[in-house]
Amino acid sequence: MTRLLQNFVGGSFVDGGEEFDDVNPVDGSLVARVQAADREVVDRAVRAARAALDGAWGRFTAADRVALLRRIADRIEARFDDLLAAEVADTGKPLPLARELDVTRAAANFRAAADLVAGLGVDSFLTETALNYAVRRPLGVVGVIVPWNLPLLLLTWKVAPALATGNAVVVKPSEETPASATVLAEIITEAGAPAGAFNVVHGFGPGSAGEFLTTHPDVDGITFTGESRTGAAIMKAVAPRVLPVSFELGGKNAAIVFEDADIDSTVDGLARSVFTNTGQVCLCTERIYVQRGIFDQVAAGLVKRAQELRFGRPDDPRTTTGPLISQGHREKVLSYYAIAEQEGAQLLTGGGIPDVGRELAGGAWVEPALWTGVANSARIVQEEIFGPVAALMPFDTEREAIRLANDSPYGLAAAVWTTDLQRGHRVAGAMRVGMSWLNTWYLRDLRSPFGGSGLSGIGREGGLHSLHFYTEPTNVCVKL
Ligand code: NAD
Ligand code: 6OD
Repeated sequence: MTRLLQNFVGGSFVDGGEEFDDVNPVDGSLVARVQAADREVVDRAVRAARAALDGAWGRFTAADRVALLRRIADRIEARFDDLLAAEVADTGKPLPLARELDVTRAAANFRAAADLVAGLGVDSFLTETALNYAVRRPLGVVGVIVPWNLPLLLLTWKVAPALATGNAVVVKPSEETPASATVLAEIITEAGAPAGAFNVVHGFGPGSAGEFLTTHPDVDGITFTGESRTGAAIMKAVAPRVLPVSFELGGKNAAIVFEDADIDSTVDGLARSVFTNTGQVCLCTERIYVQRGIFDQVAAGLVKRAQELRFGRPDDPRTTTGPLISQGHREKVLSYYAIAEQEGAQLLTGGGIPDVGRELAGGAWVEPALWTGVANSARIVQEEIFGPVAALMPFDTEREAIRLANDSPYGLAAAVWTTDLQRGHRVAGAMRVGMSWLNTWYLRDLRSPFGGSGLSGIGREGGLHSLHFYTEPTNVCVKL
Protein backbone atom coordinates (compact mmCIF):
# COMPACT_ATOMS: atom_id res chain seq x y z
CA MET A 1 0.00 0.00 0.00
CA THR A 2 1.27 3.51 -0.81
CA ARG A 3 2.43 5.40 2.27
CA LEU A 4 0.90 8.79 3.06
CA LEU A 5 3.08 11.51 4.59
CA GLN A 6 1.12 14.11 6.56
CA ASN A 7 1.86 17.47 8.09
CA PHE A 8 2.83 17.46 11.75
CA VAL A 9 1.16 20.22 13.74
CA GLY A 10 0.95 20.74 17.49
CA GLY A 11 2.28 17.27 18.30
CA SER A 12 0.07 15.24 15.90
CA PHE A 13 -0.04 14.26 12.26
CA VAL A 14 -3.01 16.03 10.70
CA ASP A 15 -5.06 14.78 7.79
CA GLY A 16 -5.83 16.85 4.71
CA GLY A 17 -4.25 18.83 1.93
CA GLU A 18 -3.71 18.38 -1.76
CA GLU A 19 -1.53 15.35 -2.40
CA PHE A 20 1.66 15.14 -4.44
CA ASP A 21 4.10 12.34 -5.28
CA ASP A 22 7.34 11.59 -3.48
CA VAL A 23 9.36 9.89 -6.22
CA ASN A 24 12.40 7.62 -5.94
CA PRO A 25 15.01 9.03 -8.36
CA VAL A 26 16.67 5.63 -8.77
CA ASP A 27 13.89 4.25 -10.97
CA GLY A 28 11.04 6.76 -10.89
CA SER A 29 8.92 4.59 -8.58
CA LEU A 30 6.54 6.09 -6.04
CA VAL A 31 7.90 6.31 -2.48
CA ALA A 32 4.85 7.94 -0.91
CA ARG A 33 2.04 10.40 -1.40
CA VAL A 34 2.47 13.64 0.51
CA GLN A 35 -0.20 16.01 1.79
CA ALA A 36 0.75 19.62 1.08
CA ALA A 37 0.05 22.18 3.79
CA ASP A 38 -2.26 24.93 2.58
CA ARG A 39 -2.22 28.41 4.10
CA GLU A 40 -4.57 27.33 6.90
CA VAL A 41 -2.38 24.36 7.93
CA VAL A 42 0.73 26.55 7.93
CA ASP A 43 -1.16 29.04 10.09
CA ARG A 44 -2.13 26.26 12.51
CA ALA A 45 1.52 25.16 12.67
CA VAL A 46 2.71 28.68 13.46
CA ARG A 47 -0.01 29.08 16.09
CA ALA A 48 0.93 25.73 17.63
CA ALA A 49 4.56 26.86 17.80
CA ARG A 50 3.53 30.12 19.48
CA ALA A 51 1.33 28.26 21.97
CA ALA A 52 4.26 25.96 22.81
CA LEU A 53 6.47 28.96 23.53
CA ASP A 54 3.76 30.42 25.77
CA GLY A 55 3.20 27.03 27.41
CA ALA A 56 5.10 23.90 28.36
CA TRP A 57 8.00 24.39 25.92
CA GLY A 58 8.57 27.97 27.08
CA ARG A 59 8.92 26.66 30.64
CA PHE A 60 11.73 24.24 29.73
CA THR A 61 14.95 25.39 31.40
CA ALA A 62 18.24 25.30 29.48
CA ALA A 63 19.09 22.10 31.36
CA ASP A 64 15.75 20.55 30.32
CA ARG A 65 16.44 21.43 26.69
CA VAL A 66 19.95 19.99 26.82
CA ALA A 67 18.57 16.74 28.24
CA LEU A 68 15.86 16.64 25.56
CA LEU A 69 18.39 17.14 22.75
CA ARG A 70 20.54 14.31 24.10
CA ARG A 71 17.47 12.03 24.20
CA ILE A 72 16.69 13.01 20.60
CA ALA A 73 20.24 12.08 19.56
CA ASP A 74 19.86 8.73 21.33
CA ARG A 75 16.49 8.12 19.62
CA ILE A 76 18.02 8.97 16.23
CA GLU A 77 20.54 6.23 16.84
CA ALA A 78 17.84 3.83 18.05
CA ARG A 79 15.82 4.50 14.86
CA PHE A 80 18.88 4.76 12.61
CA ASP A 81 17.54 2.22 10.11
CA ASP A 82 14.18 4.01 9.72
CA LEU A 83 15.92 7.29 8.97
CA LEU A 84 18.36 5.57 6.64
CA ALA A 85 15.53 3.92 4.70
CA ALA A 86 13.62 7.21 4.43
CA GLU A 87 16.65 9.15 3.26
CA VAL A 88 17.77 6.58 0.72
CA ALA A 89 14.30 6.09 -0.77
CA ASP A 90 13.91 9.84 -1.28
CA THR A 91 17.39 10.62 -2.62
CA GLY A 92 18.67 7.37 -4.14
CA LYS A 93 22.09 7.97 -2.60
CA PRO A 94 24.30 4.93 -1.86
CA LEU A 95 23.58 3.40 1.55
CA PRO A 96 27.13 3.89 2.94
CA LEU A 97 26.99 7.61 2.16
CA ALA A 98 23.62 8.06 3.88
CA ARG A 99 24.81 5.96 6.80
CA GLU A 100 28.17 7.68 7.31
CA LEU A 101 27.17 11.22 6.46
CA ASP A 102 23.47 12.02 6.65
CA VAL A 103 22.07 10.01 9.55
CA THR A 104 25.23 10.02 11.65
CA ARG A 105 25.44 13.79 11.37
CA ALA A 106 21.80 14.14 12.45
CA ALA A 107 22.63 12.69 15.87
CA ALA A 108 25.88 14.68 16.01
CA ASN A 109 24.01 17.91 15.25
CA PHE A 110 21.75 17.42 18.30
CA ARG A 111 24.69 16.52 20.56
CA ALA A 112 26.73 19.52 19.38
CA ALA A 113 23.81 21.88 20.04
CA ALA A 114 23.26 20.32 23.48
CA ASP A 115 26.95 20.77 24.33
CA LEU A 116 26.83 24.37 23.16
CA VAL A 117 23.96 25.30 25.45
CA ALA A 118 25.24 23.16 28.37
CA GLY A 119 28.48 25.15 28.46
CA LEU A 120 26.99 28.58 27.89
CA GLY A 121 27.80 31.67 29.94
CA VAL A 122 26.74 35.27 29.37
CA ASP A 123 28.67 38.28 28.08
CA SER A 124 29.39 40.54 31.05
CA PHE A 125 31.38 43.70 31.71
CA LEU A 126 32.09 44.82 35.25
CA THR A 127 33.41 48.30 36.05
CA GLU A 128 33.48 50.40 39.22
CA THR A 129 30.15 51.97 38.30
CA ALA A 130 28.14 49.26 36.54
CA LEU A 131 27.62 45.61 35.77
CA ASN A 132 26.47 44.96 32.21
CA TYR A 133 25.34 41.50 31.26
CA ALA A 134 23.45 40.23 28.23
CA VAL A 135 20.66 37.73 28.66
CA ARG A 136 19.74 35.80 25.55
CA ARG A 137 16.13 35.17 24.56
CA PRO A 138 15.03 32.80 21.80
CA LEU A 139 13.94 34.49 18.58
CA GLY A 140 10.53 32.85 18.99
CA VAL A 141 8.86 30.98 16.12
CA VAL A 142 11.52 30.10 13.55
CA GLY A 143 10.70 28.96 10.02
CA VAL A 144 13.23 26.37 8.80
CA ILE A 145 13.30 25.76 5.03
CA VAL A 146 15.69 23.19 3.61
CA PRO A 147 16.64 21.55 0.30
CA TRP A 148 16.84 17.96 -0.90
CA ASN A 149 20.53 17.15 -1.22
CA LEU A 150 21.32 16.29 2.42
CA PRO A 151 17.77 16.48 3.74
CA LEU A 152 18.14 15.22 7.32
CA LEU A 153 21.64 16.59 7.87
CA LEU A 154 20.63 20.09 6.81
CA LEU A 155 17.32 20.01 8.66
CA THR A 156 18.88 18.92 11.96
CA TRP A 157 21.80 21.34 11.48
CA LYS A 158 19.23 24.12 11.94
CA VAL A 159 16.55 22.51 14.12
CA ALA A 160 19.00 21.36 16.82
CA PRO A 161 20.43 24.81 17.71
CA ALA A 162 16.99 26.42 17.27
CA LEU A 163 15.45 24.06 19.85
CA ALA A 164 18.54 24.13 22.08
CA THR A 165 18.17 27.89 22.44
CA GLY A 166 14.44 27.63 23.21
CA ASN A 167 12.76 28.45 19.90
CA ALA A 168 9.76 26.64 18.48
CA VAL A 169 10.15 25.63 14.84
CA VAL A 170 7.98 25.12 11.78
CA VAL A 171 10.02 23.23 9.24
CA LYS A 172 9.41 22.97 5.50
CA PRO A 173 11.38 20.07 4.02
CA SER A 174 11.97 19.94 0.30
CA GLU A 175 9.06 18.61 -1.74
CA GLU A 176 11.57 16.12 -3.21
CA THR A 177 12.57 14.65 0.17
CA PRO A 178 9.77 14.79 2.73
CA ALA A 179 10.24 11.38 4.36
CA SER A 180 13.04 11.80 6.91
CA ALA A 181 11.42 14.92 8.45
CA THR A 182 8.35 12.79 9.10
CA VAL A 183 10.42 10.19 10.99
CA LEU A 184 12.17 13.01 12.86
CA ALA A 185 8.78 14.34 14.03
CA GLU A 186 8.07 10.94 15.57
CA ILE A 187 11.51 10.82 17.18
CA ILE A 188 11.29 14.30 18.69
CA THR A 189 7.88 13.43 20.13
CA GLU A 190 9.12 10.10 21.52
CA ALA A 191 12.01 11.97 23.16
CA GLY A 192 9.53 14.11 25.10
CA ALA A 193 9.32 17.46 23.28
CA PRO A 194 6.13 19.30 24.21
CA ALA A 195 3.49 19.58 21.47
CA GLY A 196 4.13 22.49 19.12
CA ALA A 197 7.88 22.84 19.71
CA PHE A 198 8.52 21.04 16.39
CA ASN A 199 6.11 21.20 13.45
CA VAL A 200 6.44 20.03 9.85
CA VAL A 201 4.62 21.51 6.87
CA HIS A 202 5.05 19.85 3.51
CA GLY A 203 4.76 21.40 0.09
CA PHE A 204 6.50 23.56 -2.49
CA GLY A 205 7.89 27.12 -2.57
CA PRO A 206 5.95 29.86 -4.37
CA GLY A 207 2.17 29.70 -3.85
CA SER A 208 2.65 26.84 -1.42
CA ALA A 209 3.89 26.01 2.09
CA GLY A 210 7.27 27.78 1.62
CA GLU A 211 5.65 31.07 0.71
CA PHE A 212 2.88 30.68 3.33
CA LEU A 213 5.57 30.25 5.98
CA THR A 214 7.82 33.13 4.94
CA THR A 215 4.87 35.54 4.65
CA HIS A 216 3.19 34.49 7.89
CA PRO A 217 2.85 37.52 10.17
CA ASP A 218 3.69 35.62 13.38
CA VAL A 219 7.02 34.07 12.32
CA ASP A 220 10.01 35.69 14.05
CA GLY A 221 12.88 34.55 11.85
CA ILE A 222 13.73 32.38 8.85
CA THR A 223 16.67 30.06 8.45
CA PHE A 224 17.01 28.80 4.90
CA THR A 225 19.29 26.55 2.89
CA GLY A 226 18.86 26.36 -0.86
CA GLU A 227 19.39 28.19 -4.12
CA SER A 228 20.59 31.77 -4.18
CA ARG A 229 17.59 33.00 -6.16
CA THR A 230 15.21 31.37 -3.65
CA GLY A 231 17.12 33.20 -0.92
CA ALA A 232 16.48 36.44 -2.81
CA ALA A 233 12.73 35.64 -3.04
CA ILE A 234 12.57 34.88 0.67
CA MET A 235 14.45 38.06 1.50
CA LYS A 236 11.81 40.01 -0.42
CA ALA A 237 9.01 38.13 1.35
CA VAL A 238 10.31 38.91 4.84
CA ALA A 239 11.46 42.48 4.08
CA PRO A 240 8.22 44.21 5.18
CA ARG A 241 8.61 42.65 8.66
CA VAL A 242 12.43 43.08 8.73
CA LEU A 243 12.84 39.50 9.94
CA PRO A 244 16.26 38.12 10.77
CA VAL A 245 17.42 35.61 8.17
CA SER A 246 20.20 33.07 8.00
CA PHE A 247 20.89 32.01 4.42
CA GLU A 248 23.11 29.11 3.31
CA LEU A 249 22.91 29.34 -0.47
CA GLY A 250 24.58 28.12 -3.62
CA GLY A 251 28.26 27.72 -4.42
CA LYS A 252 30.63 27.50 -7.37
CA ASN A 253 33.57 26.29 -5.40
CA ALA A 254 37.17 26.38 -6.57
CA ALA A 255 40.07 24.04 -5.88
CA ILE A 256 43.65 25.23 -6.43
CA VAL A 257 46.32 22.60 -6.99
CA PHE A 258 49.99 23.64 -6.79
CA GLU A 259 52.84 21.77 -8.44
CA ASP A 260 54.19 20.62 -5.08
CA ALA A 261 50.93 18.90 -4.11
CA ASP A 262 50.95 15.21 -3.25
CA ILE A 263 49.34 14.05 -6.48
CA ASP A 264 47.73 10.83 -5.27
CA SER A 265 46.07 12.28 -2.21
CA THR A 266 45.11 15.40 -4.15
CA VAL A 267 43.39 13.37 -6.86
CA ASP A 268 41.62 11.37 -4.14
CA GLY A 269 40.50 14.59 -2.50
CA LEU A 270 39.43 16.17 -5.78
CA ALA A 271 37.46 13.09 -6.78
CA ARG A 272 35.64 13.17 -3.43
CA SER A 273 34.97 16.88 -3.75
CA VAL A 274 33.61 16.62 -7.30
CA PHE A 275 31.65 13.35 -7.20
CA THR A 276 30.30 12.98 -3.64
CA ASN A 277 26.50 12.68 -3.67
CA THR A 278 26.67 12.91 -7.48
CA GLY A 279 28.03 16.44 -7.11
CA GLN A 280 24.94 17.56 -5.19
CA VAL A 281 26.63 19.09 -2.16
CA CYS A 282 26.77 22.87 -1.98
CA LEU A 283 30.47 22.53 -1.08
CA CYS A 284 31.37 20.42 -4.12
CA THR A 285 34.24 21.62 -6.28
CA GLU A 286 33.13 22.64 -9.80
CA ARG A 287 36.25 24.67 -10.79
CA ILE A 288 39.77 23.24 -10.56
CA TYR A 289 42.81 25.44 -11.16
CA VAL A 290 45.94 23.33 -11.64
CA GLN A 291 49.49 24.66 -11.90
CA ARG A 292 50.61 24.09 -15.47
CA GLY A 293 53.48 21.64 -14.82
CA ILE A 294 51.13 18.98 -13.36
CA PHE A 295 47.98 19.80 -15.29
CA ASP A 296 47.96 16.71 -17.49
CA GLN A 297 48.79 14.41 -14.60
CA VAL A 298 45.97 15.75 -12.41
CA ALA A 299 43.51 15.74 -15.30
CA ALA A 300 44.37 12.14 -16.16
CA GLY A 301 44.01 11.10 -12.51
CA LEU A 302 40.59 12.69 -12.21
CA VAL A 303 39.40 11.25 -15.53
CA LYS A 304 40.37 7.79 -14.29
CA ARG A 305 38.41 8.36 -11.09
CA ALA A 306 35.37 9.53 -13.06
CA GLN A 307 35.53 6.42 -15.22
CA GLU A 308 35.67 4.21 -12.12
CA LEU A 309 32.33 5.51 -10.78
CA ARG A 310 29.69 2.77 -10.68
CA PHE A 311 26.01 3.68 -10.96
CA GLY A 312 23.43 1.47 -9.32
CA ARG A 313 20.91 0.85 -6.60
CA PRO A 314 21.73 2.27 -3.16
CA ASP A 315 21.99 -1.19 -1.57
CA ASP A 316 24.28 -2.67 -4.22
CA PRO A 317 27.75 -2.82 -2.63
CA ARG A 318 29.35 -2.00 -6.01
CA THR A 319 27.49 1.31 -6.28
CA THR A 320 29.58 4.43 -5.78
CA THR A 321 27.18 6.92 -7.32
CA GLY A 322 23.45 7.48 -7.21
CA PRO A 323 21.18 9.40 -9.57
CA LEU A 324 20.46 13.11 -9.47
CA ILE A 325 17.48 14.04 -7.34
CA SER A 326 14.88 14.34 -10.10
CA GLN A 327 14.23 14.41 -13.82
CA GLY A 328 13.89 18.19 -13.54
CA HIS A 329 17.35 18.52 -12.04
CA ARG A 330 18.74 16.12 -14.65
CA GLU A 331 17.39 18.39 -17.38
CA LYS A 332 19.19 21.32 -15.77
CA VAL A 333 22.51 19.43 -15.52
CA LEU A 334 22.21 18.12 -19.09
CA SER A 335 21.48 21.64 -20.31
CA TYR A 336 24.92 22.60 -18.98
CA TYR A 337 26.44 19.66 -20.86
CA ALA A 338 25.01 21.28 -24.00
CA ILE A 339 26.20 24.75 -22.93
CA ALA A 340 29.71 23.35 -22.45
CA GLU A 341 29.66 22.12 -26.03
CA GLN A 342 28.41 25.51 -27.29
CA GLU A 343 31.16 27.23 -25.31
CA GLY A 344 33.75 25.07 -27.06
CA ALA A 345 34.84 23.22 -23.93
CA GLN A 346 36.92 20.11 -24.48
CA LEU A 347 35.15 17.17 -22.85
CA LEU A 348 37.67 14.95 -21.05
CA THR A 349 35.20 12.24 -20.11
CA GLY A 350 31.49 11.49 -19.68
CA GLY A 351 28.97 14.16 -20.48
CA GLY A 352 26.04 11.91 -21.35
CA ILE A 353 23.53 9.52 -19.82
CA PRO A 354 24.88 6.19 -18.58
CA ASP A 355 23.38 2.88 -19.56
CA VAL A 356 21.96 1.65 -16.26
CA GLY A 357 19.76 -1.07 -17.70
CA ARG A 358 16.01 -1.35 -18.19
CA GLU A 359 15.12 -1.61 -14.49
CA LEU A 360 16.66 1.76 -13.65
CA ALA A 361 15.90 3.52 -16.92
CA GLY A 362 13.22 5.67 -15.23
CA GLY A 363 15.83 7.14 -12.88
CA ALA A 364 17.56 10.54 -13.05
CA TRP A 365 20.98 9.25 -14.10
CA VAL A 366 23.80 11.27 -15.61
CA GLU A 367 27.41 10.56 -16.38
CA PRO A 368 29.95 12.88 -14.78
CA ALA A 369 31.53 15.51 -17.02
CA LEU A 370 35.05 16.94 -16.85
CA TRP A 371 35.94 19.81 -19.14
CA THR A 372 38.96 21.87 -20.02
CA GLY A 373 39.81 24.55 -22.59
CA VAL A 374 37.37 27.18 -21.34
CA ALA A 375 37.83 30.76 -20.14
CA ASN A 376 37.08 31.74 -16.58
CA SER A 377 34.15 33.76 -17.87
CA ALA A 378 32.42 30.71 -19.42
CA ARG A 379 29.00 29.91 -18.03
CA ILE A 380 30.13 26.41 -16.99
CA VAL A 381 32.82 28.10 -14.86
CA GLN A 382 30.63 30.84 -13.40
CA GLU A 383 27.22 29.22 -12.82
CA GLU A 384 26.34 26.60 -10.22
CA ILE A 385 25.48 23.32 -11.97
CA PHE A 386 25.07 21.08 -8.88
CA GLY A 387 26.07 17.86 -10.61
CA PRO A 388 29.14 15.56 -10.91
CA VAL A 389 31.06 18.09 -12.98
CA ALA A 390 34.21 20.19 -13.01
CA ALA A 391 36.08 22.49 -15.36
CA LEU A 392 39.87 22.16 -15.14
CA MET A 393 41.99 25.21 -15.97
CA PRO A 394 45.76 25.73 -15.87
CA PHE A 395 47.54 28.58 -14.07
CA ASP A 396 51.15 29.71 -13.69
CA THR A 397 51.49 31.85 -10.57
CA GLU A 398 50.01 31.92 -7.09
CA ARG A 399 48.65 35.41 -7.72
CA GLU A 400 46.89 34.31 -10.86
CA ALA A 401 45.36 31.31 -9.07
CA ILE A 402 43.96 33.52 -6.30
CA ARG A 403 42.56 35.98 -8.84
CA LEU A 404 40.87 33.26 -10.89
CA ALA A 405 39.44 31.47 -7.85
CA ASN A 406 38.03 34.71 -6.44
CA ASP A 407 36.50 35.73 -9.77
CA SER A 408 33.02 34.47 -8.88
CA PRO A 409 29.75 35.94 -7.60
CA TYR A 410 29.60 33.06 -5.11
CA GLY A 411 31.70 32.79 -1.94
CA LEU A 412 30.98 29.49 -0.25
CA ALA A 413 33.98 27.16 -0.11
CA ALA A 414 37.44 26.53 -1.54
CA ALA A 415 40.14 23.85 -1.28
CA VAL A 416 43.87 24.40 -1.67
CA TRP A 417 46.21 21.48 -2.38
CA THR A 418 49.94 21.97 -1.68
CA THR A 419 52.68 20.53 0.52
CA ASP A 420 54.04 24.05 1.19
CA LEU A 421 52.13 24.87 4.35
CA GLN A 422 53.12 28.52 4.35
CA ARG A 423 51.75 28.95 0.88
CA GLY A 424 48.69 26.87 1.71
CA HIS A 425 47.97 29.01 4.75
CA ARG A 426 48.42 32.17 2.70
CA VAL A 427 46.27 31.09 -0.25
CA ALA A 428 43.52 29.43 1.83
CA GLY A 429 43.21 32.67 3.80
CA ALA A 430 43.04 34.75 0.61
CA MET A 431 39.97 32.92 -0.68
CA ARG A 432 36.84 35.12 -0.56
CA VAL A 433 34.68 32.33 0.85
CA GLY A 434 33.14 31.21 4.12
CA MET A 435 35.10 27.93 4.33
CA SER A 436 38.56 27.25 2.95
CA TRP A 437 40.10 23.78 3.23
CA LEU A 438 43.80 22.99 2.98
CA ASN A 439 44.70 19.48 1.71
CA THR A 440 41.23 18.22 2.54
CA TRP A 441 37.58 18.83 1.75
CA TYR A 442 34.39 18.81 3.82
CA LEU A 443 36.16 18.06 7.07
CA ARG A 444 33.84 19.53 9.68
CA ASP A 445 34.09 20.75 13.25
CA LEU A 446 30.52 21.60 14.17
CA ARG A 447 31.63 24.51 16.37
CA SER A 448 33.25 26.34 13.46
CA PRO A 449 31.45 28.99 11.36
CA PHE A 450 29.59 27.60 8.35
CA GLY A 451 28.16 29.78 5.59
CA GLY A 452 29.15 31.96 2.69
CA SER A 453 29.39 35.44 1.28
CA GLY A 454 28.14 37.04 -1.95
CA LEU A 455 25.52 34.87 -3.66
CA SER A 456 26.38 32.09 -1.19
CA GLY A 457 24.52 33.53 1.73
CA ILE A 458 24.09 35.74 4.72
CA GLY A 459 25.42 34.91 8.16
CA ARG A 460 27.10 31.88 9.65
CA GLU A 461 25.77 28.95 11.67
CA GLY A 462 27.67 26.50 13.87
CA GLY A 463 28.64 26.80 17.54
CA LEU A 464 28.40 30.34 18.86
CA HIS A 465 27.35 31.57 15.42
CA SER A 466 24.15 29.52 15.75
CA LEU A 467 23.64 30.87 19.24
CA HIS A 468 23.85 34.39 17.89
CA PHE A 469 21.35 33.78 15.10
CA TYR A 470 18.78 31.87 17.14
CA THR A 471 18.74 34.28 20.10
CA GLU A 472 18.32 38.00 20.74
CA PRO A 473 20.49 39.54 23.44
CA THR A 474 19.02 41.95 25.97
CA ASN A 475 21.71 43.87 27.78
CA VAL A 476 20.96 44.55 31.44
CA CYS A 477 22.92 47.41 32.96
CA VAL A 478 22.99 47.50 36.77
CA LYS A 479 24.26 50.71 38.35
CA LEU A 480 26.62 49.88 41.17
P1 NAD B 1 15.64 25.49 -3.68
O1 NAD B 1 16.03 26.86 -3.30
O2 NAD B 1 14.92 25.28 -4.95
O3 NAD B 1 14.65 24.89 -2.55
C1 NAD B 1 15.04 24.85 -1.19
C2 NAD B 1 13.78 24.89 -0.34
O4 NAD B 1 13.14 26.15 -0.50
C3 NAD B 1 12.75 23.84 -0.69
O5 NAD B 1 12.18 23.37 0.51
C4 NAD B 1 11.75 24.61 -1.52
O6 NAD B 1 10.44 24.09 -1.49
C5 NAD B 1 11.78 25.96 -0.82
N1 NAD B 1 11.38 27.10 -1.64
C6 NAD B 1 11.52 27.27 -2.98
N2 NAD B 1 11.06 28.47 -3.35
C7 NAD B 1 10.60 29.09 -2.23
C8 NAD B 1 10.00 30.36 -1.97
N3 NAD B 1 9.78 31.24 -2.93
N4 NAD B 1 9.65 30.65 -0.69
C9 NAD B 1 9.88 29.77 0.30
N5 NAD B 1 10.44 28.55 0.12
C10 NAD B 1 10.79 28.22 -1.14
O7 NAD B 1 16.94 24.61 -3.57
P2 NAD B 1 17.11 23.06 -3.91
O8 NAD B 1 17.03 22.88 -5.38
O9 NAD B 1 16.16 22.30 -3.04
O10 NAD B 1 18.59 22.76 -3.39
C11 NAD B 1 19.74 22.94 -4.15
C12 NAD B 1 20.37 24.28 -3.85
O11 NAD B 1 20.63 24.39 -2.47
C13 NAD B 1 21.70 24.48 -4.53
O12 NAD B 1 21.78 25.79 -5.01
C14 NAD B 1 22.71 24.30 -3.42
O13 NAD B 1 23.95 24.92 -3.59
C15 NAD B 1 21.95 24.87 -2.28
N6 NAD B 1 22.49 24.38 -1.00
C16 NAD B 1 23.26 25.23 -0.23
C17 NAD B 1 23.80 24.77 0.98
C18 NAD B 1 24.67 25.64 1.85
O14 NAD B 1 24.91 25.26 3.00
N7 NAD B 1 25.15 26.77 1.38
C19 NAD B 1 23.54 23.47 1.38
C20 NAD B 1 22.77 22.65 0.57
C21 NAD B 1 22.24 23.11 -0.62
O1 6OD C 1 27.99 20.13 7.12
C1 6OD C 1 27.17 21.02 7.34
O2 6OD C 1 26.92 21.43 8.47
C2 6OD C 1 26.45 21.62 6.22
N1 6OD C 1 25.61 22.64 6.54
C3 6OD C 1 26.65 21.16 4.96
C4 6OD C 1 26.05 21.69 3.81
C5 6OD C 1 26.22 21.05 2.65
C6 6OD C 1 25.63 21.51 1.45
O3 6OD C 1 25.11 20.81 0.63
